[in-house]
Amino acid sequence: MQTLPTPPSGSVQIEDDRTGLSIETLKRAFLDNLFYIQGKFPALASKNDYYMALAYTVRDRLLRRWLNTAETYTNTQARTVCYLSAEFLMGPHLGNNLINLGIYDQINQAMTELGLDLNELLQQEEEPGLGNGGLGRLAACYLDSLATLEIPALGYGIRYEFGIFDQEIRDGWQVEITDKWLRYGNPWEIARPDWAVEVKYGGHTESFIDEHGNYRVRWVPFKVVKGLPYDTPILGYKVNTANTLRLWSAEATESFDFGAFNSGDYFGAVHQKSNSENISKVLYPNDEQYQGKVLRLEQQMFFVSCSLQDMIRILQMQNMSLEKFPEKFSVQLNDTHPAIAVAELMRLLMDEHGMQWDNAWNITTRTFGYTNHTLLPEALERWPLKLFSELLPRHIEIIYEINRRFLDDVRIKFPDDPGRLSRLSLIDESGEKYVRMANLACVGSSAINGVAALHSELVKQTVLKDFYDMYPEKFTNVTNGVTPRRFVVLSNPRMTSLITSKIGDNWIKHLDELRRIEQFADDPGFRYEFRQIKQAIKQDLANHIKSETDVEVDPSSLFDIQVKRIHEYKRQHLNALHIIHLYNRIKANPSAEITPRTFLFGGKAAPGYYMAKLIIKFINSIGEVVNRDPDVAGRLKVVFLKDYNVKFAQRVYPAADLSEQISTAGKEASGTGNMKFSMNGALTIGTLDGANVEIREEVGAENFFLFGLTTEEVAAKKAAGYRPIDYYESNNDLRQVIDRIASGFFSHGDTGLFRPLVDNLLHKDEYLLLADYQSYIDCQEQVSQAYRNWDHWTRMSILNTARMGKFSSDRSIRDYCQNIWKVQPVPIELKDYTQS
Ligand code: AZC
Repeated sequence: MQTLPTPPSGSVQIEDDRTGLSIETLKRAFLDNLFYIQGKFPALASKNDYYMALAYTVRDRLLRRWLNTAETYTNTQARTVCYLSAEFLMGPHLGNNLINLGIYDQINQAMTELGLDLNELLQQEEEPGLGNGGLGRLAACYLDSLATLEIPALGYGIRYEFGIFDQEIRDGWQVEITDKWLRYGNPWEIARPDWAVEVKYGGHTESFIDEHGNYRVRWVPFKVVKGLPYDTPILGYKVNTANTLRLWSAEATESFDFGAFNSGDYFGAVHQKSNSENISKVLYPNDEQYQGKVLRLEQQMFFVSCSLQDMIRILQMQNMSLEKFPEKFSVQLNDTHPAIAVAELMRLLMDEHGMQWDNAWNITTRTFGYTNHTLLPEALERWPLKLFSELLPRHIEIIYEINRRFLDDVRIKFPDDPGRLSRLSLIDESGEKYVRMANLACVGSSAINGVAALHSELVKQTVLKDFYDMYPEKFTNVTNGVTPRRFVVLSNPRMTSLITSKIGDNWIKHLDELRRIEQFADDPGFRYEFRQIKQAIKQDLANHIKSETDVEVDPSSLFDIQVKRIHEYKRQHLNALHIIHLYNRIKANPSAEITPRTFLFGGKAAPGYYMAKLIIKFINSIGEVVNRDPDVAGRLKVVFLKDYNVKFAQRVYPAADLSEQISTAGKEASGTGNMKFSMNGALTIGTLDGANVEIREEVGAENFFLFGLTTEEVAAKKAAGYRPIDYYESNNDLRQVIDRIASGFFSHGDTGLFRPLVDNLLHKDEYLLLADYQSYIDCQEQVSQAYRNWDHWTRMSILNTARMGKFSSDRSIRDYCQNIWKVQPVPIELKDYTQS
């Protein structure tokens, strides 16, 4: 490859097939990839071949930026953020790379000229669903913003062979199908076998005195697994920075030290070897539900150890001493899933690199930051001590020593307070013994943050209160954000062009600038266009729903959408109660004035979460009745869309009129779907929970539908002995709703099917649906009234979009950079690699 001198005007310019951006070159490069990489000519090619050829064409155009970035970071020894996360819910890469490279239109035209439809090719991509929900998607948004802000960063995680399951709905029930996302190959990743590392498990430890007279420990493992890194470039928006997402895949070690087994058990050893791959086989499909499975701990240890060893390799390659670790790297723990990193870095520094405890501890605590994502007690990870010690015999020793020293510090600050000591201890000794991962993360990190203002306060007052008393200076808040590149520019091109036609395109990188469209909120022309766009998108979604489910929905009805994981605390069933309330009103008086609504639901339930799966069945059952009842006359439609994922999310957010954010106050740490809806002009009906609080502050109380108890009121109600049955008995309307469910009306007369749901609501109702019921119904009535004045509704909708600047993940990442990571941008100069 040679860069040619600028030709005199009028002459033919020849572009490189791997970098050129003219339509002709793009077409040639595409056909070339189809031939040489896919091994197909057009007559034989499948849609997937075309997708792959296009993906390689785009990847080629990204590689120079990627290599320039790596080279610059190496040469400048740049301080780097390492984001450790067991989940990265990336979503499809192709569309996002087209946007960030700024070549969407060119590629679109090139494909059209070849007789292909870019949209169809985009739909072809199997998305890497390597995450469950909010936590994994947040990690993906943060990678986008880190690159866009030109921050040196690496995302480290696991290359699960099977990501989150695909969801099918059969007879109204969820059915899980394995997600074979790698089936047709993954054009976005490059394997880096040179940088493979080994991870040890089990066995025992031995102590010895080294040649300098120091006490040392040697770990003799039972099994060793190889971690192979696969790199994916993460390009920023219209910058040259392309950072790396490095995901580890588990393999058997080639050479195996049978001597280490001391047993001569050849068969057992080979069996272990063939089992190694299991470690990165499948993502655990539980969202905010801890499950004490040994394979899960193996996964956590696996990617954490691989990643820390990789950081040490990078440091050494840059001729930096290990002492420089905390200056070179700032390592963020995305929840407690990677918290074992605290013990593993200690082990690597001491056992593998001969460092003494105090020095190693100083380095470790300066390195880590920990983000808490949930207050739900069932999500807090704690490993049975026995299981933990068997798998990680060296780490438990280190944890005991960390704990011994830590508890001594506690005794100094809080003398004679045994209760406090037992709550703060890294080991739960109240019954069966457990290792508490959040405690390990808190002791081993220099910063601890929640993910929204309210959540960060609650973290200090509840789950981590004792740590807050101990180390108040470590605690801070970083409110979540989402990337406007994927969730506005890519998923809502029509609104993007309308906004850009008025205020230019600076807002895409500086989302605060969206405020400049406020001035058009009172401009009838702009309002009209804004509304027309929403209508057109709703029509598209209606077509999609028709083709997927055969249900006809009216695109002029109010699109009322709740998409997120199915969980009792998120209260999809409260939404369902409202539907039944409206249905009852129609049944009582078929000519009642009802604002036509389409209720859309989407989301997966953890396969072992019985109540969540019953809620899916419940919604589908309501739909079956309501959608075909002639009295309803099409005014209400209820649709559960199967297999909610990132690809589908991109289609849904822009089509919403109303966003349901109705969790019990104090339960949703932040929410991020709430931000994506509002950015796309949906109004929110929500509680004072998570980031809803801040969204309402930004968009204005008059542009937000608030209902429900506050966190304090929830706590007070529970403390006073909450009796849901009292609400049932004193509220006629509520009673009719519940009775209709209990009567078997939605279950072909079967009074048993939804009994668990009804009983739970009447006698337990942990999430206070009945206490919030009336307030929700009243608020929904205000929504219905407001939607009748569509001009005013559109004004509110515009103001929502205009005022969402705060919720760009760029702002979140800036907060992290300034307050926690202390890292600066390193701009990348695009040079011609072939010249050096
Ligand atoms: C989620 C929170 O439930 C959600 O409110 C938040 O927006 C998101 O993290 C990102 O911070 N938590 C999880 O997905 N999982 C766990 C274990 O907390």
